[in-house]
Amino acid sequence: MGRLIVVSNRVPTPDKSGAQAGGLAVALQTALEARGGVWLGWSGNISEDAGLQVSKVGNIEYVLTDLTERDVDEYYRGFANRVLWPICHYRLDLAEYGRKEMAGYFRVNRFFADQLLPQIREDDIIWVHDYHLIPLAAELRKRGVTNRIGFFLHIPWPAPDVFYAMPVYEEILLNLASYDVVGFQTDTDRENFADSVTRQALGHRIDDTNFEMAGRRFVARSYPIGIETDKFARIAMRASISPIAKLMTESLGGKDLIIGVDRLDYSKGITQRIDAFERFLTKHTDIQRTVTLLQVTPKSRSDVPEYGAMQRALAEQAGRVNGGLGTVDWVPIRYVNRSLSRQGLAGLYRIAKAALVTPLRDGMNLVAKEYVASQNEDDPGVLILSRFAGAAHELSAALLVNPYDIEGTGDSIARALRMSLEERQERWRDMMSVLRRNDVFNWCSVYLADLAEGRALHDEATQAWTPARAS
Ligand code: GDG
Repeated sequence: MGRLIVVSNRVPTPDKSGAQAGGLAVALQTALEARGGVWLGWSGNISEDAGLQVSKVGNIEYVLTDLTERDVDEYYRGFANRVLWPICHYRLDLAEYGRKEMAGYFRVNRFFADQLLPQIREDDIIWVHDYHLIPLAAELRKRGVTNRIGFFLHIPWPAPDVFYAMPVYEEILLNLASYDVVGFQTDTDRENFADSVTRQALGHRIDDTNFEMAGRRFVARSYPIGIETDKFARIAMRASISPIAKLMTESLGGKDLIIGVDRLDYSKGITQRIDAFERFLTKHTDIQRTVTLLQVTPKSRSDVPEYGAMQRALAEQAGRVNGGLGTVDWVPIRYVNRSLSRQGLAGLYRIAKAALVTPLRDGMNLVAKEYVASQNEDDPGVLILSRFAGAAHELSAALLVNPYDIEGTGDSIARALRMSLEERQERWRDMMSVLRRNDVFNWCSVYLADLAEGRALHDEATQAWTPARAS
């Protein structure tokens, strides 16, 4: 068995502070440890020094590189986060396309390919993560790499007409043919991808999962990502008696807690959620004062302009609702703009009667899964989940809502708070069995089995090719 090489924009190196790594990092580290391997990516630092920072922990070599200010501006803030991210989340209005940023994106992918090349051994398999690195396999193929290379997209693949709005869509799409396995979160994403390929006759579909494009055959399948279900459940059980959970319970003074946890991002539908909560409060006045919403929203990508503006708008919105409806002894919304510990979060999930997970679009949404795993089976809370989150494909026993329907979401909050214990338990058991069946370790091993064994008829097709430059 060859080694595993993982490439992602950021690399979660083992934390000396002892803080818990997220489920994805743990699963990939477990797979890397088992095979031995390399994890390569950006250090998160900006400098003009292109030297690699290599460290070895157990069986895993972490290879990090700094990027220059120009690289970060064009590749990361520019093309990845102001073109690919908004387009994949259906926000054409926010996509800021520029040739300089597009060129920077491809240049940094060439740079990563150059850094990776000397690390690769003949029988290694390579797993590339997310939208920052779509062209990486094509760059490696140009450098003669014939190893199995897989790609996993953590965010949605949009409907073809939305995707085609991106001026370099053809090049992005053709680049994916250099992978052997292209993984998506849901079948909807995979079908959107398939339609994007076939509607412009850029390639063709051989069967459900096998495709041919740019002279190569490859597999495209959905692999819904999971969490560390059992471990999260254990953490939550212990955390329910932790200081933060106790403090929260005391400060609620007998009121019910509803929780929302999201990185600050326009795709997460936080504005619409606060509107829906306000509508619930003003419409369902009989239970209005029995509940408090805790919205935990750590800042992210603050250097991308849309995110800074959103931070101010949300604080104002929460303040307006609190000012309009709150009383001296009741604050409807508690808005926390910083990160909490994983344990603290798990404890809060467990004491919350409901979670509002209402993204406008989301590849999967792990908060939905973490909330379910954290519940007490004797008295589980209710998950209110957007139909547009990838998680809704598996968690159909949640209360599914359309986040654009403010009144409908508001009514679902009331329904959640009034739901009988039997119904809550039935829904929870249904969701929990899905989460136990497909945890993050299962996700990782199913993907790697496809990548390592090669379901596709790929062997005859590992020929080098150069994607056409978009005019
Ligand atoms: C991308 C896709 C896909 C949040 N606040 C705190 C905190 N978090 C943790 C949550 C959860 C994670 O961050 C967020 O995961 P999501 O899945 O919701 O969202 P993205 O960051 O957008 O991730 C997404 C994911 O990739 C995986 O494929 O599901 O669709 O967009 O784990 O718990 N953690 C701590 N404190 C916080 O305040 N400790």
